[in-house]
Amino acid sequence: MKLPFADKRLGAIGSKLENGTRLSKEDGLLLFETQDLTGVGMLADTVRRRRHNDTAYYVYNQHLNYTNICKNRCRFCAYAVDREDNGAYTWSMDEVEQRLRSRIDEPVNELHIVGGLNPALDFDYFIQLLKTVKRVRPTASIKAFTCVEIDYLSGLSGLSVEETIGALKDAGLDMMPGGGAEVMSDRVRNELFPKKIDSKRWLTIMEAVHNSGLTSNATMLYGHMETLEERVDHLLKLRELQDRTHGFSAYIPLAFHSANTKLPHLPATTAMDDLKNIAVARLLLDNFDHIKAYWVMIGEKLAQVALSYGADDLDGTIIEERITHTAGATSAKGLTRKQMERMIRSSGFVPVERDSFYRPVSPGQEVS
Ligand code: V47
Ligand code: SF4
Repeated sequence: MKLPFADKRLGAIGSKLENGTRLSKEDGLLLFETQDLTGVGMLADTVRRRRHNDTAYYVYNQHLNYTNICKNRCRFCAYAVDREDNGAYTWSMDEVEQRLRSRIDEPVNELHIVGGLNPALDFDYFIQLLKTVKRVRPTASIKAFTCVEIDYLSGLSGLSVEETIGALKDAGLDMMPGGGAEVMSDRVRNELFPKKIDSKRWLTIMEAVHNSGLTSNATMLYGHMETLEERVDHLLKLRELQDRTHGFSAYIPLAFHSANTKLPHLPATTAMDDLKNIAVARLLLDNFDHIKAYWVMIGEKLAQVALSYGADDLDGTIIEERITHTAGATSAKGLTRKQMERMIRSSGFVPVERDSFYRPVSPGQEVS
């Protein structure tokens, strides 16, 4: 039975995908604009299965947010505070070690480390942070610092971006997360994050990261004031850089949460939009291997559905997520391996626990 698309225009996009023709900006706009979510999802699922069949990845990870003091104070961020505010914190190395040791019996494979731009910290703090983590957890990978932090650290150290990345690598940095790009639009930046590095700088730093031999992820923060055209432009800029460096590992659309931000009036993203962002990314980012459904932001249940709309990865067990929960996320603070595997299996996929580089971890091992 060959079912027609509810939106006939998707047929032409299906033909392009069949012929291996790259999708255009206009195709991207159509995919975001159409109400035929099922059609877009079918296309994305076909492409996803070609690459990953019925495999769905997750990682046993732990988040470490070393300080919430940040001089940028982006309007969409509920996590950052000023130094004198209630709840401001910066972890000492003892506190970092204590957090790691509190989970030392768990098979944590990846440490995801990001924080605010805190003027009280010097460059050596970051070197010691990486060294402390490597000493306490020598077998785990360190995925740390966004391009925003790298730019800041380069200023702090007086080193070039390349030298800064080199020093961080020597201290234990293994790969970089994808945050800080937000939406690559000067219009949105002026309104929501004027103090943060601009898209050109983000892309330049990412290129230097990839040229240093490190891989990274990429994200887009959606669901605030961005237009559909700005979303598509953002994805195409990532695709263009990936053509040159092949250094991106996964793309993660991040659903905006407005509680405790300067934009509390904005409504939550809809399920339709969350799934669209996954599916369109799978179709436009033809040179990205992995599309992540970040369950912390879209919830455990929708993340399961997202596996059939183009996603092949659910991120991880997390343990103590702070950034989205401060902005009102109602998802769990962390999940066990057993919960992750159940989420994946009950969606009809085969769970594969991975490391930061998508290598399977101890296949066949007992899950607890
Ligand atoms: O850059 C900040 C976003 C990002 C809010 O690479 C918000 O594997 C929603 O980048 N509502 C940090 N989002 C998180 C991030 C990430 C997460 C998971 C995996 C990976 C990865 C990267 O969080 C920031 C910003 O875009 N953010 N505030 C908010 N109110
Ligand atoms: Fe600081 Fe990052 Fe929050 Fe912006 S999003 S205020 S740079 S912590």
